Parts: sequence; C-alpha cells; structure tokens
Amino acid sequence: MSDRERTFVMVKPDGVHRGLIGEVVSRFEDRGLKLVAGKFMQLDDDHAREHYADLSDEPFFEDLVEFITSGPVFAMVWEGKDAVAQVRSMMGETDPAESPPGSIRGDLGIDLGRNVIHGSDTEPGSAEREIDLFFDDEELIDYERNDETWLYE
Ligand code: D4T
Repeated sequence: MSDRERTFVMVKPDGVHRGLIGEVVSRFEDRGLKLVAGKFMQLDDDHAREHYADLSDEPFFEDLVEFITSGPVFAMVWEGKDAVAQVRSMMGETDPAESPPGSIRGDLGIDLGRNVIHGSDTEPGSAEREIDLFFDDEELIDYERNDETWLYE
C-alpha cells in the first residue's frame, strides 16, 4: 500500500481541441490508475507562470505560457502504484517525435510544442506542488475502485 501515490496530469489545449480527453482518460483508467480529481478549466497568465516557474529562464517560456492559456485544459489527479513514474512512462518523451509508438505522445502527437499532455515529473515534491496549485483538498475524492482487489495483490 505504501507505494500508492498521486500525480497531477493535464490534457493541454491542443488535446482538448483535438477531442483527445476521452482517449487520455481511458488509457489511465485501463492501466488501473484511479481518478481522484478532475476539472475542466481555463488557465490565466499567473497560474500558467506559476505552474511552469522552473522553466521561466527557458527561451520557449513565453510561447509556452501563451499556448497553455490559449484554450481550456482538463486537469486531473490520478492515484495508484508508483503513479508519478507510471504516468511519465505512459506519456513518452517531451517531444512526441521522439516518443515510442504505444505512448500517449508517440500515438497522439508529432510536434514538441503541441505534446497533448502534461504529467508531474519525478522530482520529489513536484506532484504534490502541482496538485496543490490546481485543486483544493476537498476536491480530491477518497474511494476504492471496485476492481482494486484484482489490480493489486
Ligand atoms: P510537461 O511539463 O509539459 O509535462 O513536459 P515535460 O515535463 O515532458 O517537459 P518540460 O517540462 O521540459 O517542458 C515543458 C513544456 O514545454 C514545451 N517545450 C519544451 C517547448 O515548447 N520547447 C522546448 O524546447 C521544450 C524542451 C513542451 C513541454
């Protein structure tokens, strides 16, 4: 049980506009991860800058903020065994063109600046920080999926 953790995931504006929310959600559900929060929202400039604060010195930062605020996003929290690393491996590489077929970005994207999905990185504290930035505690729902006894030994 101690390896169960939560991670933050977001379908970016390109994924929303391309009708990929359902596909992304299905992949995590099918894997056995548990959705504990979800919110369809429009990021404002301040929220975007805070979310991507660690990239603020990058040359692509302003374009990234403009893109992520250009349309709605679907923010989620997923829970399960090693959820942060599992979600990162399911996403593929940052650049979809370098992501293997079978990964979310490898199947659903082609260009670096339109990579469909964000997931917390594996730095300690990253997932918690992002979950706090997008969700209040009462929006995180504790429950048991009724297939958990078949997903976990
Ligand atoms: P996110 O944070 O969106 O899940 O992506 P990654 O964790 O995989 O990668 P990242 O933080 O390094 O990049 C954030 C975001 O910026 C875009 N980007 C990245 C870009 O437009 N140009 C670039 O050169 C890089 C490196 C893509 C993802």
